[in-house]
Amino acid sequence: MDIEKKLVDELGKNIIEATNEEIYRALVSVVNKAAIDKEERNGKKKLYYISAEFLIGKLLSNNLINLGLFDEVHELLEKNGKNLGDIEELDAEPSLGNGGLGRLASCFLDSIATLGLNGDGVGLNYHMGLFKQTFKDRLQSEIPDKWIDKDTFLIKTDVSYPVSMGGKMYNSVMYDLLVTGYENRTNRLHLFDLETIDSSIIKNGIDFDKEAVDKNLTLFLYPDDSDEAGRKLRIYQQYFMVCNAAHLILDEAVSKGSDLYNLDEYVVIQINDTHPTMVIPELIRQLMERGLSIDDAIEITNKCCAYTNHTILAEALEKWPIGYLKSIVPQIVPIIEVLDDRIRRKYEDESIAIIDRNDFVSMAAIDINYGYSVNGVAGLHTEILKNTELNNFYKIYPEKFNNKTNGITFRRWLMSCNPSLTKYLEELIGEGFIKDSFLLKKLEEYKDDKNVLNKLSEIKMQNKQAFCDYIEKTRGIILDKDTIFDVQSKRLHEYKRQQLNLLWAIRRYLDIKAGIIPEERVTVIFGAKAAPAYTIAKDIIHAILSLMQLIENDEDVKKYLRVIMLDNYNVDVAEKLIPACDISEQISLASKEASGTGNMKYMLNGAVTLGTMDGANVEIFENVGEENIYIFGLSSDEVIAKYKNGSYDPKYYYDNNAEIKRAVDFLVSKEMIGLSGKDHDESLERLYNEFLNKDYFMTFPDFDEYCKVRNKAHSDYKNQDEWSRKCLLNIANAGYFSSDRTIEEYNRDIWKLQ
Ligand code: B1H
Repeated sequence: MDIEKKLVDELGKNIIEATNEEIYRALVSVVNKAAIDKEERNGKKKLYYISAEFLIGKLLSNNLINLGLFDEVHELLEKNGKNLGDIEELDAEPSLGNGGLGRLASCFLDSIATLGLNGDGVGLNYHMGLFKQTFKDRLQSEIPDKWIDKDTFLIKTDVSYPVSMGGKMYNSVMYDLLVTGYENRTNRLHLFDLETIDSSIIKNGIDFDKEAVDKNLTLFLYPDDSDEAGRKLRIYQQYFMVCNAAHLILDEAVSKGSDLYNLDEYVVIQINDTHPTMVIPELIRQLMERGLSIDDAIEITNKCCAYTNHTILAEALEKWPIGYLKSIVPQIVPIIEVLDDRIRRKYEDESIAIIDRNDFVSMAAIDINYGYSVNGVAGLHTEILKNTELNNFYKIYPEKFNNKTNGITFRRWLMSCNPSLTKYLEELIGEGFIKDSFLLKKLEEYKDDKNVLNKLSEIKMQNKQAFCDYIEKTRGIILDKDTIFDVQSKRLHEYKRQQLNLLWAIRRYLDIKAGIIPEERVTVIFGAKAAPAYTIAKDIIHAILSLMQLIENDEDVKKYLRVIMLDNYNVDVAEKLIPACDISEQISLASKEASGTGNMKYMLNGAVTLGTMDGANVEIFENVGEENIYIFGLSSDEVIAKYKNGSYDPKYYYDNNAEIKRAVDFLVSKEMIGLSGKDHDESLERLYNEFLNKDYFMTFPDFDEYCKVRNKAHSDYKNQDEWSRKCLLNIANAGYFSSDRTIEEYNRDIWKLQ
């Protein structure tokens, strides 16, 4: 049956007569049916990728592409006077994640299905995903994103489990999203929820009553954990997720014939960061409930669980007070005590113990002691884990440690977001690269072909124009495509150093004001959300917005420099911004960014990286070669040494580097402060003091070299052929960063699915 007939059947009328809303709903139904046809029930062993976050992004185009229906549907709609783009506007974006960690989980699901592997995701069905960001008076404010109230791809199942928490019993309900593989099988993402969630408890913005668990459990993605009620709610969420996961896993394994003693022949669980760690004691508990001894239950669980670490930032390595666990999940506390006791007896080493002297439970210690694999997410990150952060564990379990450098799905981050580049690549080197990403290398043949280089810059220009149109339409800001688009988009965090980028922009602004006119015209674009309780991150946004306002009102400067802070950066915006970027800012303090994945998306879309030797930037450098990337800054060894000997003093740089002093002082200049109409701006003053007294992520030591290298990149941009060759070589060498490669490695080394 052809797609037109299916759509018309679904609509009950002709496409021409249907509204966009009706067509959207009909498409969801047609897509889900086509996806279900590609489900496979075979495969003895199954992967369960458990994650508190899946930053899914819109699904319509992605599913149409993967099911091979995109072109047909696109044409069919055009023929009937409808536009797929308009219909896609109705597609709610499930933002069930914060940033890279959640987006990685979604890329992985795409690759797992595309490679035909038997693997499902398990998470939570947050009713409000990540907040929507708006700017008022140059400050971030947050509003709930009620994606779930719209029509979505969610399928309600009849799977339900009892979950005991805080002395009460809750009954879960499981929703599924179908995960379509590219020209391959369909898997599922299982999202657990409660029927009793009540959004009327949301007060102003994203505040809500944190005590009423039956009403709020899955109401929001990670509630603010700056207070006790927020932290407890997070434990409720985590336990709810893994208790359901364990039930599902055991039921499925038993139904396929497992006697539970051979569970590892049926099940592998990938624990995405420490958030799902309680699955270990919970699986042990449920195995015991099903009749196994504790010794057997521990041994089997150990053979099924593998852990991925995504950060070395201490604040993200979760430790829960045992008292919280006793009040919320008392059923797993005795098991955690046994797990701790066994490690203590066996190794007599406090540093790897699970329950510390202050009665905090280290989630990572559970994962590493009782999982069979521990991986970092980029080469440098894994080395740092082995040699410093997790060295005590590494000495005991060297065989568990392995690296899996992150990757991105080319279906979303090339085919879907950059169709004109995809089409051109297909013309040049064939379609093979979509499934075998290393074939992109064939593009290198054309590195001296002027026609190809011209065509690549032309495509970039078209994408820049499309982005300008989008920004004008949605934000009312008119941008100039004939400037260098120099972009930093990612969560706002001090270690990612948006503030370093800002200091460069202030320096450039002050130079222009002093009559030093730069040769290149630059548009600096930021996209970043700050965690609602992260004060300094919000101060940095405020400072960027303040500089933006100054420049937007200054015709003299605006000709040469624009600073644009986009509101509500999300997957949808990323898909439009990334193809339009010339220079990709990846400027974290070396050693701090575990991997980064935005860096890979920009590279694949032909942007040139300006970055530090951090995370996966190191591997980008190795793949493209030093001619095709701009590197600056302290090395991770130097940074680690500086922290160790406590020698860093920002005051010294401020006093001895006139450019630093000038840029930092400008934060509290009358121009900046004056924007608020008062003689005082608490936020700018706080940021100024943070720079002077702390600068924990060492922006000052990297400032001079950053400015030098950035300016060199801008001046190199003038030679369009040379520049375009760099872009070409970035695309050609991005093959390694496909999540298909990453997933093949996970499967080869950890999961071993057939
Ligand atoms: C990453 C997180 C993270 N690492 C705690 N850790 C969170 C930790 O809400 N929380 O509590 C949320 C997120 N996210 C990122 O993972 C790394 O910073 C990136 O470098 C990396 O690319 C990404 C995927 O591995």
